[in-house]
Amino acid sequence: MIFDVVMPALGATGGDVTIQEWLVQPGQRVEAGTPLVVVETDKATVEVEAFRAGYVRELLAKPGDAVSIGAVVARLTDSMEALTETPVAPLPSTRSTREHESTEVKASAGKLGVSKLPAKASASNRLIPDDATEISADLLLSMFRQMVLIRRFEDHLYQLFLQGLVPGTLHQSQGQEAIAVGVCAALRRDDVIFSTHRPVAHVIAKGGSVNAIAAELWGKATGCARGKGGQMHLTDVAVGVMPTNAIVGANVPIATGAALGFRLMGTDRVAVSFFGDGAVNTGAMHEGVNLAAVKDAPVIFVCENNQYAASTHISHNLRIATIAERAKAYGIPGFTVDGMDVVAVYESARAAVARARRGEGPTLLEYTCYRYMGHSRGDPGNYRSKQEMAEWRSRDPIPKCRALLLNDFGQDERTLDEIEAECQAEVEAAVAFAMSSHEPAPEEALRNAYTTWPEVFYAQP
Ligand SMILES: Cc1ncc(C[n+]2csc(CCOP(=O)(O)OP(=O)(O)O)c2C)c(N)n1
Ligand SMILES: [Mg+2]
Repeated sequence: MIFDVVMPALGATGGDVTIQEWLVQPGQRVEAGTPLVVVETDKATVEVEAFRAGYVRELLAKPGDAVSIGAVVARLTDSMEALTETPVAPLPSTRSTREHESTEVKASAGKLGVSKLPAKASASNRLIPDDATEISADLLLSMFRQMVLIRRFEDHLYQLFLQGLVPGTLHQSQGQEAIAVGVCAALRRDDVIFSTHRPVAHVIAKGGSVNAIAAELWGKATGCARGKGGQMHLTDVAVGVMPTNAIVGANVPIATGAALGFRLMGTDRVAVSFFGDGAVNTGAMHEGVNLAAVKDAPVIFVCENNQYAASTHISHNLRIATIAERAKAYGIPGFTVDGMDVVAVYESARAAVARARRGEGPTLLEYTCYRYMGHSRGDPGNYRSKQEMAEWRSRDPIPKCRALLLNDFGQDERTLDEIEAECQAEVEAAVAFAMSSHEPAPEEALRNAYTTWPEVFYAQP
């Protein structure tokens, strides 16, 4: 078979990119992820990678050519024999290219069979019971399932992005799943979270629908923000995911406000603010944490220290050894915890949540972790060494959790393999749902642009 390599949307404006240099030759074998070509966007020089393994059949653009997003720039084959097959007619436009490829994706989801999905996989992702109090096999299995679901979803999106099928850009969080899952496992459904420009893991972990997230990425009316928000504005208030905010540090005072609101309402609900190591030097962070401290607000500040703020290593941003040390200046507890260990994350978050519910105030939790991918999909992450990346990947939270389930919780390989297969099917079904959903009607554009928070926020548990 012959597969088109489509130019993905790499730049900030979505304009043309210029081919600089091909890194492969016709006839050459490539793996999924092999860099194929260097291109220049309006923002940076980046490499476009192969979205699948195969052989390079032909290169359709030459160095110096300006290429539009969605254009076919090369063709791959799945076998050496197919190198000499007659090619399919070139696809005339970006639009028809996308339609052509979305049909393939739908077909592959259909092959797996949406109807064959077990009920538990197609229902809400929130499998962790509200009254969970200690690590049981069921709880650990639920956390394993959610981490796998997030990883499979983000890996699948990455492959689709490389095929030019995902509109806009992506901020991915492969490697950071244990933090989203461990923290949200310590929360009740009626607690709320505030996320960042990198929200997919948080939303899934809090129980958001993968279908609605996928549809939002594709700007469809069935999306969790009805197609108006896109990747950086995911929201699902019914499960406690408040509207996501891509302005670094901005959600910290908002989460504090929500927490103070919960106390005024006479509830023991808590709010969580997720933010990165880059956010800790913003004014909003200082104001938000200090106000929460002096008011004993029931809020948990969760810093995902993935070592980088875009391309800047944390050592260029901080003179102190840990972010948790900052807590002392606010007079609240602060801890640095291994964010690659879902059990450590869950237990630390549970303690902070219990403290907040008791009315004793906020906690700063710093989770050390690493994002395996670049800052966004236009960033190959070349400012990091291969050795550094390999060291962090060797601590991957998913195999670690799998080993714990096998060795200490009496689970067998078959059960865990089935969970992985169910998650993959759920992900592919979600993408098929997103692609086949309809676009929002034009008159939807201004609806809900200005509104009060929905009733569900004020509802008593
Ligand atoms: C106030 C503000 N400044 C700059 C940006 C551009 N920006 C988006 S993400 C990012 C890096 C954030 O790093 P970090 O907080 O560590 O989060 P991570 O991307 O590592 O998850 C920057 C600088 C922004 N969105 N908001
Ligand atoms: Mg960071």
